[in-house]
Amino acid sequence: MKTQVAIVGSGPSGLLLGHLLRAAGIDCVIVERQGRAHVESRIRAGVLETVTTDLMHRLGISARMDAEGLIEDGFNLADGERLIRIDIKALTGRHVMVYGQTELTRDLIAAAPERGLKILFEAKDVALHGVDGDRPAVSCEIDGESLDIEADFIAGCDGFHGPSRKVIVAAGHAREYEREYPFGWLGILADVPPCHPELIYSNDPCGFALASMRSATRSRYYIQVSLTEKVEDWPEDRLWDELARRFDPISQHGVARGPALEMSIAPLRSYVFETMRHGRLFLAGDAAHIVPPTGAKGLNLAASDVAYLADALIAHYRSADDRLLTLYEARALARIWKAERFSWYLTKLMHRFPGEGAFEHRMQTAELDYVAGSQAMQKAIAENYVGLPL
Ligand code: RFL
Ligand code: PHB
Repeated sequence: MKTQVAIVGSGPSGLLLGHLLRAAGIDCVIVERQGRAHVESRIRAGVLETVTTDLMHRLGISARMDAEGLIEDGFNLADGERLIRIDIKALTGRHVMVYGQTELTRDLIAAAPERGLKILFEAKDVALHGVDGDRPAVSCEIDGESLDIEADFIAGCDGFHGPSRKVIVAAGHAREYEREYPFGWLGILADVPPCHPELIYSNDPCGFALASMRSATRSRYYIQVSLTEKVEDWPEDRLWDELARRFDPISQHGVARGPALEMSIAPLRSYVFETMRHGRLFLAGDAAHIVPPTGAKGLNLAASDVAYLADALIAHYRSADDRLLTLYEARALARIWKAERFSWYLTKLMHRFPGEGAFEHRMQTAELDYVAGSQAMQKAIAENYVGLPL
Protein backbone atom coordinates (compact mmCIF):
# COMPACT_ATOMS: atom_id res chain seq x y z
CA MET A 1 0.00 0.00 0.00
CA LYS A 2 1.18 3.54 -0.72
CA THR A 3 0.00 6.68 0.98
CA GLN A 4 1.23 10.21 1.67
CA VAL A 5 1.13 10.14 5.49
CA ALA A 6 1.05 6.92 7.53
CA ILE A 7 -0.33 7.57 11.02
CA VAL A 8 0.40 5.13 13.85
CA GLY A 9 -2.37 5.16 16.49
CA SER A 10 -6.05 6.13 16.48
CA GLY A 11 -6.24 8.05 19.76
CA PRO A 12 -7.27 11.70 19.63
CA SER A 13 -3.99 12.83 18.06
CA GLY A 14 -4.03 10.27 15.22
CA LEU A 15 -7.72 10.76 14.49
CA LEU A 16 -7.59 14.57 14.52
CA LEU A 17 -4.47 14.58 12.33
CA GLY A 18 -6.03 12.12 9.89
CA HIS A 19 -9.15 14.25 9.53
CA LEU A 20 -7.20 17.52 9.17
CA LEU A 21 -5.08 15.99 6.39
CA ARG A 22 -8.09 14.46 4.62
CA ALA A 23 -9.87 17.84 4.76
CA ALA A 24 -6.90 19.22 2.78
CA GLY A 25 -7.08 16.36 0.26
CA ILE A 26 -3.97 14.59 1.60
CA ASP A 27 -4.00 10.81 1.49
CA CYS A 28 -3.39 9.08 4.79
CA VAL A 29 -3.92 5.77 6.60
CA ILE A 30 -4.19 5.14 10.33
CA VAL A 31 -2.80 1.88 11.73
CA GLU A 32 -4.18 0.98 15.17
CA ARG A 33 -3.16 -1.92 17.39
CA GLN A 34 -6.50 -2.24 19.21
CA GLY A 35 -9.99 -3.03 17.93
CA ARG A 36 -12.55 -0.28 17.34
CA ALA A 37 -14.66 -1.20 20.40
CA HIS A 38 -11.63 -0.99 22.68
CA VAL A 39 -10.56 2.39 21.31
CA GLU A 40 -14.10 3.74 21.64
CA SER A 41 -14.58 2.65 25.23
CA ARG A 42 -11.40 3.91 26.92
CA ILE A 43 -12.41 6.32 29.70
CA ARG A 44 -9.98 9.20 29.89
CA ALA A 45 -10.08 12.96 29.57
CA GLY A 46 -13.14 15.09 30.09
CA VAL A 47 -12.27 18.77 29.65
CA LEU A 48 -11.69 20.36 26.24
CA GLU A 49 -10.00 23.69 25.59
CA THR A 50 -11.20 25.89 22.74
CA VAL A 51 -8.08 24.86 20.80
CA THR A 52 -9.62 21.37 20.68
CA THR A 53 -13.24 22.38 20.13
CA ASP A 54 -12.09 24.80 17.39
CA LEU A 55 -10.46 21.90 15.54
CA MET A 56 -13.72 19.92 15.72
CA HIS A 57 -15.54 22.96 14.31
CA ARG A 58 -12.93 23.42 11.57
CA LEU A 59 -13.52 19.77 10.61
CA GLY A 60 -17.31 20.12 10.76
CA ILE A 61 -17.53 17.17 13.16
CA SER A 62 -19.02 19.14 16.02
CA ALA A 63 -22.80 18.64 15.90
CA ARG A 64 -23.00 16.19 18.81
CA MET A 65 -20.30 18.00 20.80
CA ASP A 66 -22.14 21.33 20.38
CA ALA A 67 -25.43 19.72 21.42
CA GLU A 68 -24.21 17.62 24.34
CA GLY A 69 -21.01 19.29 25.61
CA LEU A 70 -21.33 21.34 28.81
CA ILE A 71 -19.88 24.83 28.68
CA GLU A 72 -18.00 25.59 31.91
CA ASP A 73 -17.44 29.25 32.78
CA GLY A 74 -15.45 28.52 35.91
CA PHE A 75 -13.88 25.88 38.15
CA ASN A 76 -12.97 25.70 41.84
CA LEU A 77 -9.96 25.08 44.03
CA ALA A 78 -10.91 23.85 47.50
CA ASP A 79 -8.91 23.86 50.68
CA GLY A 80 -10.84 22.30 53.56
CA GLU A 81 -14.20 24.07 53.59
CA ARG A 82 -13.01 27.00 51.48
CA LEU A 83 -14.02 27.10 47.82
CA ILE A 84 -12.02 29.46 45.61
CA ARG A 85 -13.88 29.98 42.35
CA ILE A 86 -11.81 30.78 39.29
CA ASP A 87 -14.22 32.65 37.02
CA ILE A 88 -12.59 31.81 33.72
CA LYS A 89 -15.24 33.58 31.66
CA ALA A 90 -14.90 36.89 33.53
CA LEU A 91 -11.09 36.61 33.66
CA THR A 92 -10.41 35.49 30.08
CA GLY A 93 -13.66 35.89 28.10
CA ARG A 94 -13.42 32.20 27.29
CA HIS A 95 -14.63 28.86 28.65
CA VAL A 96 -13.81 25.16 28.61
CA MET A 97 -16.13 22.35 27.56
CA VAL A 98 -16.93 19.12 29.37
CA TYR A 99 -17.16 16.48 26.63
CA GLY A 100 -15.60 13.06 27.15
CA GLN A 101 -12.57 11.93 25.16
CA THR A 102 -14.62 8.77 24.57
CA GLU A 103 -17.32 10.81 22.80
CA LEU A 104 -14.81 12.84 20.78
CA THR A 105 -13.11 9.61 19.67
CA ARG A 106 -16.44 8.07 18.66
CA ASP A 107 -17.39 11.16 16.63
CA LEU A 108 -14.05 11.15 14.80
CA ILE A 109 -14.19 7.41 14.05
CA ALA A 110 -17.83 7.62 12.88
CA ALA A 111 -16.96 10.45 10.46
CA ALA A 112 -13.91 8.64 9.01
CA PRO A 113 -15.53 6.61 6.17
CA GLU A 114 -17.39 9.59 4.66
CA ARG A 115 -14.14 11.63 4.68
CA GLY A 116 -12.08 8.87 3.08
CA LEU A 117 -10.00 8.38 6.23
CA LYS A 118 -8.88 4.74 6.38
CA ILE A 119 -8.38 3.27 9.85
CA LEU A 120 -6.88 -0.22 10.00
CA PHE A 121 -7.84 -1.62 13.42
CA GLU A 122 -6.29 -4.68 15.08
CA ALA A 123 -2.94 -4.26 13.36
CA LYS A 124 -0.41 -6.62 14.93
CA ASP A 125 3.38 -6.16 15.13
CA VAL A 126 3.34 -2.58 13.92
CA ALA A 127 6.91 -1.50 13.05
CA LEU A 128 8.43 1.61 11.47
CA HIS A 129 11.15 1.42 8.82
CA GLY A 130 13.50 3.80 7.01
CA VAL A 131 12.48 6.99 8.78
CA ASP A 132 15.96 8.37 8.03
CA GLY A 133 15.51 7.89 4.30
CA ASP A 134 13.21 9.23 1.57
CA ARG A 135 10.67 6.44 1.64
CA PRO A 136 9.72 5.44 5.17
CA ALA A 137 7.26 2.61 5.74
CA VAL A 138 5.05 1.03 8.37
CA SER A 139 4.67 -2.73 8.44
CA CYS A 140 2.07 -4.74 10.31
CA GLU A 141 -0.09 -7.83 10.17
CA ILE A 142 -3.84 -7.62 9.69
CA ASP A 143 -6.09 -10.72 9.70
CA GLY A 144 -2.98 -12.88 9.35
CA GLU A 145 -1.78 -11.02 6.21
CA SER A 146 1.33 -8.89 6.32
CA LEU A 147 1.00 -5.36 5.06
CA ASP A 148 3.62 -2.74 4.14
CA ILE A 149 2.54 0.87 3.93
CA GLU A 150 5.01 3.09 2.08
CA ALA A 151 4.62 6.80 2.82
CA ASP A 152 6.23 10.21 2.44
CA PHE A 153 5.96 10.80 6.19
CA ILE A 154 5.08 8.87 9.34
CA ALA A 155 3.18 10.46 12.22
CA GLY A 156 3.80 8.69 15.52
CA CYS A 157 0.50 9.22 17.38
CA ASP A 158 0.77 5.95 19.30
CA GLY A 159 0.70 7.18 22.88
CA PHE A 160 3.23 6.75 25.66
CA HIS A 161 3.84 3.01 25.09
CA GLY A 162 3.81 2.91 21.27
CA PRO A 163 6.74 2.02 18.98
CA SER A 164 7.37 5.43 17.34
CA ARG A 165 9.32 7.15 20.11
CA LYS A 166 11.38 3.97 20.57
CA VAL A 167 12.64 4.27 16.99
CA ILE A 168 14.14 7.66 17.85
CA VAL A 169 15.59 6.35 21.12
CA ALA A 170 17.18 3.42 19.26
CA ALA A 171 18.74 5.86 16.78
CA GLY A 172 20.43 7.56 19.75
CA HIS A 173 18.59 10.88 19.48
CA ALA A 174 16.60 10.98 22.72
CA ARG A 175 16.34 14.29 24.57
CA GLU A 176 13.99 13.53 27.43
CA TYR A 177 12.93 15.01 30.76
CA GLU A 178 10.89 13.17 33.35
CA ARG A 179 9.37 13.51 36.77
CA GLU A 180 7.33 10.77 38.43
CA TYR A 181 5.01 11.63 41.31
CA PRO A 182 4.74 9.42 44.39
CA PHE A 183 1.00 8.84 43.95
CA GLY A 184 -1.74 8.06 41.45
CA TRP A 185 -5.40 8.93 40.87
CA LEU A 186 -8.16 6.44 41.53
CA GLY A 187 -11.09 7.35 39.24
CA ILE A 188 -14.75 6.36 39.31
CA LEU A 189 -17.39 6.97 36.65
CA ALA A 190 -21.07 6.62 37.58
CA ASP A 191 -24.48 7.56 36.22
CA VAL A 192 -25.37 9.96 38.99
CA PRO A 193 -25.76 13.75 38.78
CA PRO A 194 -22.58 15.72 39.57
CA CYS A 195 -22.32 17.13 43.11
CA HIS A 196 -21.54 20.62 41.79
CA PRO A 197 -22.19 22.48 38.52
CA GLU A 198 -18.45 23.15 38.08
CA LEU A 199 -15.32 21.08 38.66
CA ILE A 200 -13.81 21.14 42.16
CA TYR A 201 -10.10 20.36 42.70
CA SER A 202 -9.67 19.77 46.45
CA ASN A 203 -6.59 19.65 48.66
CA ASP A 204 -7.63 17.71 51.77
CA PRO A 205 -5.48 16.49 54.68
CA CYS A 206 -5.94 12.97 53.24
CA GLY A 207 -4.82 14.10 49.79
CA PHE A 208 -6.16 15.43 46.52
CA ALA A 209 -9.68 14.81 45.20
CA LEU A 210 -11.47 16.00 42.05
CA ALA A 211 -15.19 16.24 41.40
CA SER A 212 -15.75 16.24 37.64
CA MET A 213 -18.46 15.13 35.26
CA ARG A 214 -19.28 13.93 31.78
CA SER A 215 -22.86 15.25 31.56
CA ALA A 216 -25.72 16.45 33.78
CA THR A 217 -26.35 12.81 34.70
CA ARG A 218 -22.86 11.29 34.72
CA SER A 219 -20.19 12.02 37.35
CA ARG A 220 -16.46 11.44 37.30
CA TYR A 221 -14.50 11.60 40.56
CA TYR A 222 -10.84 11.01 41.40
CA ILE A 223 -8.89 10.73 44.63
CA GLN A 224 -5.17 10.61 45.31
CA VAL A 225 -3.92 7.11 46.23
CA SER A 226 -0.48 5.77 47.01
CA LEU A 227 1.38 3.83 44.34
CA THR A 228 0.95 0.59 46.26
CA GLU A 229 -2.85 0.79 46.42
CA LYS A 230 -4.99 -1.28 44.06
CA VAL A 231 -8.55 -0.83 42.82
CA GLU A 232 -9.49 -3.89 44.91
CA ASP A 233 -8.46 -1.96 48.05
CA TRP A 234 -11.33 0.40 47.32
CA PRO A 235 -14.76 -1.23 47.50
CA GLU A 236 -17.24 1.25 45.97
CA ASP A 237 -18.78 2.14 49.36
CA ARG A 238 -15.40 3.06 50.80
CA LEU A 239 -14.74 5.37 47.86
CA TRP A 240 -18.20 7.00 47.99
CA ASP A 241 -17.81 7.56 51.76
CA GLU A 242 -14.48 9.26 51.17
CA LEU A 243 -15.85 11.41 48.32
CA ALA A 244 -18.88 12.41 50.42
CA ARG A 245 -16.60 13.41 53.29
CA ARG A 246 -14.61 15.68 50.97
CA PHE A 247 -17.37 17.13 48.79
CA ASP A 248 -20.63 17.13 50.80
CA PRO A 249 -19.62 20.21 52.83
CA ILE A 250 -18.55 22.30 49.83
CA SER A 251 -20.69 21.20 46.88
CA GLN A 252 -24.14 22.44 45.90
CA HIS A 253 -25.90 19.07 45.79
CA GLY A 254 -23.71 16.67 47.77
CA VAL A 255 -22.29 13.42 46.37
CA ALA A 256 -24.92 11.12 44.80
CA ARG A 257 -23.90 7.44 44.76
CA GLY A 258 -24.43 4.83 42.09
CA PRO A 259 -22.85 1.69 40.68
CA ALA A 260 -19.43 2.25 39.13
CA LEU A 261 -19.32 2.09 35.32
CA GLU A 262 -15.54 2.12 35.55
CA MET A 263 -12.85 2.35 38.23
CA SER A 264 -9.13 2.53 37.55
CA ILE A 265 -5.86 3.89 38.92
CA ALA A 266 -3.56 6.06 36.81
CA PRO A 267 -0.03 6.98 37.94
CA LEU A 268 1.01 10.63 37.60
CA ARG A 269 3.99 11.63 35.52
CA SER A 270 5.50 14.68 33.80
CA TYR A 271 7.48 13.72 30.72
CA VAL A 272 8.78 15.54 27.65
CA PHE A 273 10.59 13.86 24.78
CA GLU A 274 12.01 16.84 22.95
CA THR A 275 13.09 15.00 19.79
CA MET A 276 9.66 15.26 18.19
CA ARG A 277 11.10 14.93 14.69
CA HIS A 278 13.58 12.44 13.37
CA GLY A 279 13.97 12.32 9.58
CA ARG A 280 10.50 11.72 8.18
CA LEU A 281 8.98 10.66 11.49
CA PHE A 282 7.04 13.22 13.56
CA LEU A 283 5.73 12.51 17.07
CA ALA A 284 2.50 14.02 18.42
CA GLY A 285 0.47 13.73 21.62
CA ASP A 286 1.27 11.30 24.42
CA ALA A 287 3.94 9.67 22.22
CA ALA A 288 6.06 12.75 22.97
CA HIS A 289 4.82 14.03 26.32
CA ILE A 290 2.79 13.25 29.41
CA VAL A 291 1.34 15.71 31.88
CA PRO A 292 -0.18 14.82 35.24
CA PRO A 293 -3.95 15.16 34.70
CA THR A 294 -4.35 17.97 37.26
CA GLY A 295 -4.57 20.69 34.60
CA ALA A 296 -6.65 18.66 32.08
CA LYS A 297 -3.99 19.31 29.44
CA GLY A 298 -3.10 15.91 27.90
CA LEU A 299 -5.74 15.60 25.22
CA ASN A 300 -5.60 19.32 24.52
CA LEU A 301 -1.85 19.19 23.96
CA ALA A 302 -2.37 16.29 21.57
CA ALA A 303 -4.80 18.54 19.67
CA SER A 304 -2.39 21.49 19.54
CA ASP A 305 0.50 19.27 18.36
CA VAL A 306 -1.54 17.97 15.44
CA ALA A 307 -2.81 21.45 14.59
CA TYR A 308 0.85 22.49 14.09
CA LEU A 309 1.73 19.25 12.30
CA ALA A 310 -1.26 19.32 9.96
CA ASP A 311 -0.51 22.93 8.95
CA ALA A 312 3.12 21.96 8.28
CA LEU A 313 2.20 18.93 6.13
CA ILE A 314 -0.44 20.92 4.26
CA ALA A 315 2.15 23.64 3.44
CA HIS A 316 4.50 20.90 2.21
CA TYR A 317 1.94 19.40 -0.17
CA ARG A 318 0.20 22.63 -1.28
CA SER A 319 3.18 24.89 -1.82
CA ALA A 320 6.31 22.74 -1.45
CA ASP A 321 7.07 24.91 1.57
CA ASP A 322 8.87 22.98 4.32
CA ARG A 323 9.48 25.85 6.71
CA LEU A 324 6.66 24.77 9.04
CA LEU A 325 7.89 21.17 9.03
CA THR A 326 11.29 22.45 10.14
CA LEU A 327 9.65 24.58 12.83
CA TYR A 328 7.22 21.88 14.04
CA GLU A 329 9.27 20.67 16.99
CA ALA A 330 10.07 24.16 18.29
CA ARG A 331 6.49 25.43 17.89
CA ALA A 332 5.00 22.37 19.59
CA LEU A 333 7.55 22.34 22.43
CA ALA A 334 6.99 26.01 23.25
CA ARG A 335 3.36 25.23 24.07
CA ILE A 336 4.10 21.82 25.63
CA TRP A 337 6.55 23.20 28.19
CA LYS A 338 4.08 25.85 29.30
CA ALA A 339 1.37 23.21 29.77
CA GLU A 340 3.88 21.01 31.60
CA ARG A 341 4.64 23.90 33.93
CA PHE A 342 0.96 24.57 34.66
CA SER A 343 0.13 20.89 35.27
CA TRP A 344 3.17 20.52 37.56
CA TYR A 345 2.22 23.71 39.44
CA LEU A 346 -1.38 22.63 40.05
CA THR A 347 -0.22 19.13 41.00
CA LYS A 348 2.19 20.54 43.60
CA LEU A 349 -0.40 22.98 44.91
CA MET A 350 -3.23 20.48 45.32
CA HIS A 351 -1.65 17.15 46.41
CA ARG A 352 -0.22 15.90 49.70
CA PHE A 353 3.29 14.63 49.01
CA PRO A 354 4.46 11.76 51.21
CA GLY A 355 7.40 12.86 53.31
CA GLU A 356 6.45 16.54 53.20
CA GLY A 357 5.39 18.06 56.49
CA ALA A 358 3.69 21.01 58.11
CA PHE A 359 5.89 23.65 56.45
CA GLU A 360 5.08 22.49 52.91
CA HIS A 361 1.41 22.40 53.79
CA ARG A 362 1.57 25.97 55.12
CA MET A 363 3.15 26.97 51.81
CA GLN A 364 0.21 25.42 49.93
CA THR A 365 -2.23 27.25 52.21
CA ALA A 366 -0.34 30.53 51.76
CA GLU A 367 -0.41 30.10 48.00
CA LEU A 368 -4.15 29.36 48.05
CA ASP A 369 -4.69 32.42 50.29
CA TYR A 370 -2.85 34.47 47.71
CA VAL A 371 -4.90 32.98 44.85
CA ALA A 372 -8.13 33.65 46.79
CA GLY A 373 -7.26 37.33 47.22
CA SER A 374 -5.49 38.17 43.97
CA GLN A 375 -7.25 38.75 40.66
CA ALA A 376 -3.85 38.70 38.96
CA MET A 377 -3.14 35.17 40.24
CA GLN A 378 -6.63 34.02 39.33
CA LYS A 379 -6.20 35.41 35.83
CA ALA A 380 -2.87 33.62 35.39
CA ILE A 381 -4.49 30.35 36.47
CA ALA A 382 -7.57 30.94 34.30
CA GLU A 383 -5.63 31.72 31.12
CA ASN A 384 -3.59 28.55 31.51
CA TYR A 385 -6.66 26.47 32.30
CA VAL A 386 -8.58 27.60 29.19
CA GLY A 387 -5.44 26.93 27.17
CA LEU A 388 -2.72 29.21 25.84
CA PRO A 389 -3.17 30.35 22.24
CA LEU A 390 -1.64 28.29 19.43
P1 RFL B 1 -3.56 7.83 23.11
O1 RFL B 1 -4.95 8.28 23.45
O2 RFL B 1 -2.83 7.04 24.10
O3 RFL B 1 -3.66 7.04 21.74
C1 RFL B 1 -2.58 6.30 21.23
C2 RFL B 1 -3.13 5.24 20.33
O4 RFL B 1 -2.04 4.51 19.78
C3 RFL B 1 -2.36 3.12 19.84
N1 RFL B 1 -1.13 2.33 19.83
C4 RFL B 1 -0.70 1.67 18.75
N2 RFL B 1 -1.16 1.60 17.49
C5 RFL B 1 -0.50 0.83 16.62
N3 RFL B 1 0.61 0.10 16.96
C6 RFL B 1 1.10 0.11 18.20
N4 RFL B 1 2.15 -0.63 18.53
C7 RFL B 1 0.46 0.94 19.16
N5 RFL B 1 0.67 1.21 20.46
C8 RFL B 1 -0.29 2.05 20.84
C9 RFL B 1 -3.16 2.98 21.12
O5 RFL B 1 -3.93 1.79 21.13
C10 RFL B 1 -4.01 4.24 21.07
O6 RFL B 1 -5.21 4.04 20.36
O7 RFL B 1 -2.63 9.09 22.75
P2 RFL B 1 -3.00 10.47 22.03
O8 RFL B 1 -3.82 10.25 20.80
O9 RFL B 1 -1.75 11.21 21.92
O10 RFL B 1 -4.00 11.20 23.06
C11 RFL B 1 -3.57 11.60 24.32
C12 RFL B 1 -4.73 11.56 25.32
O11 RFL B 1 -5.36 10.31 25.25
C13 RFL B 1 -4.25 11.82 26.76
O12 RFL B 1 -3.31 12.86 26.78
C14 RFL B 1 -5.41 12.20 27.70
O13 RFL B 1 -6.29 11.15 27.88
C15 RFL B 1 -4.86 12.65 29.06
N6 RFL B 1 -5.90 12.96 30.02
C16 RFL B 1 -6.58 14.17 30.00
N7 RFL B 1 -6.34 15.07 29.02
C17 RFL B 1 -7.05 16.22 28.95
O14 RFL B 1 -6.78 17.03 28.05
N8 RFL B 1 -8.07 16.53 29.83
C18 RFL B 1 -8.39 15.68 30.83
O15 RFL B 1 -9.35 15.96 31.55
C19 RFL B 1 -7.62 14.47 30.97
N9 RFL B 1 -7.89 13.58 31.94
C20 RFL B 1 -6.23 12.03 31.01
C21 RFL B 1 -7.22 12.38 31.98
C22 RFL B 1 -5.61 10.78 31.07
C23 RFL B 1 -5.94 9.88 32.07
N10 RFL B 1 -5.29 8.62 32.04
C24 RFL B 1 -5.97 7.41 32.16
C25 RFL B 1 -3.92 8.54 31.60
C26 RFL B 1 -7.56 11.51 32.98
C27 RFL B 1 -6.90 10.27 33.05
C28 RFL B 1 -7.27 9.39 34.19
C1 PHB C 1 -11.99 14.25 34.02
O1 PHB C 1 -13.18 14.62 34.04
O2 PHB C 1 -11.67 13.10 33.72
C2 PHB C 1 -10.94 15.23 34.38
C3 PHB C 1 -11.25 16.57 34.52
C4 PHB C 1 -10.28 17.48 34.86
C5 PHB C 1 -8.98 17.04 35.05
C6 PHB C 1 -8.66 15.71 34.87
C7 PHB C 1 -9.63 14.80 34.54
O3 PHB C 1 -8.04 17.95 35.40
